[in-house]
Amino acid sequence: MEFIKVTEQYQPAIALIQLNRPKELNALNKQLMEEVRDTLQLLDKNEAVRVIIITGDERAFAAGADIKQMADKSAIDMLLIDQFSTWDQIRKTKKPIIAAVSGFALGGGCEFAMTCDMIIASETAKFGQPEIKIGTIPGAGGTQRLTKAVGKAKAMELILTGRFLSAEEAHFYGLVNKVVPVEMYLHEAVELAKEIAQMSPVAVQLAKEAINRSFETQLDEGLAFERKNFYLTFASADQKEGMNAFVEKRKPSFTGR
Ligand code: DAK
Repeated sequence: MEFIKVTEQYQPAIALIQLNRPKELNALNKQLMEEVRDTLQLLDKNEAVRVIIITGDERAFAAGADIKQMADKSAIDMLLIDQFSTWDQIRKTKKPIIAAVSGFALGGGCEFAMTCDMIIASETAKFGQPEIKIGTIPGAGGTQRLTKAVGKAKAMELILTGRFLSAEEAHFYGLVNKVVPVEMYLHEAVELAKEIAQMSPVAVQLAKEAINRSFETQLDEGLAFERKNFYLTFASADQKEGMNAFVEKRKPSFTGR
């Protein structure tokens, strides 16, 4: 891997992907996104991994898609390169993904963080969709996900002006889960990951799938989907283990079966 580093240093159940183009503020070029996609696909299949953290460095999570790589492309070039299929595959990851964000999360960087399931931010984090300033608009979900996260008025302001949102504001608007001092953001993401990693991975996967379905369905359909996943947990050994452990007043040990 040239543009990302992958480690499982915290404990076996947690994998960390670090975007690693520091001089370019982790601008998301085609190869970097393909490396992320390939890694996520492997981690999704690796039963030893239960939660994935994606991070950048202190200065930037990612300052956007790589403008230098896109600048002279035509619409047909963009169509044929079809980077969206890479992003779509990333979005289909079944395991929970936490974005640990410090510094800039702009344009595609903000969209990438929002594609993750939860965001832990450092106090220095800055979120934004500044594409309008370079004559385009968000193309990897910004107009949809940011609007759902912060509401129409704020999304309009951010996307039409390209202004940045501070970490504190992002927390106020519900875009991020928690804001912590810069030296703590990765630690905080690991703590959250550890807690989720103790749960039944089957239940975690089914819950994630049902929550994501809420963005695409009316309530009736969403409830029916949730119900099927709920029933499905009763086919798992983990559900028996979880409920028996409660009754027997002991800590459950989930195997993912
Ligand atoms: N692309 C390429 N290089 C970038 C970059 C970017 N997005 N952002 C920063 N860099 C590079 C700079 O060019 C500079 O490189 P050198 O000049 O040293 O070679 C280096 O990183 C350091 O940046 P600065 O010198 O500018 O650092 P400052 O601290 O002064 O400013 C900044 C930091 C983040 C405010 C500034 O760099 C900036 O405004 N960056 C651009 C932010 C931006 O406009 N982002 C949105 C880009 S458009 C798609 C998926 C997604 C997208 C599109 C398609 N498909 C699936 C098809 C998304 C589009 C976007 O994100």
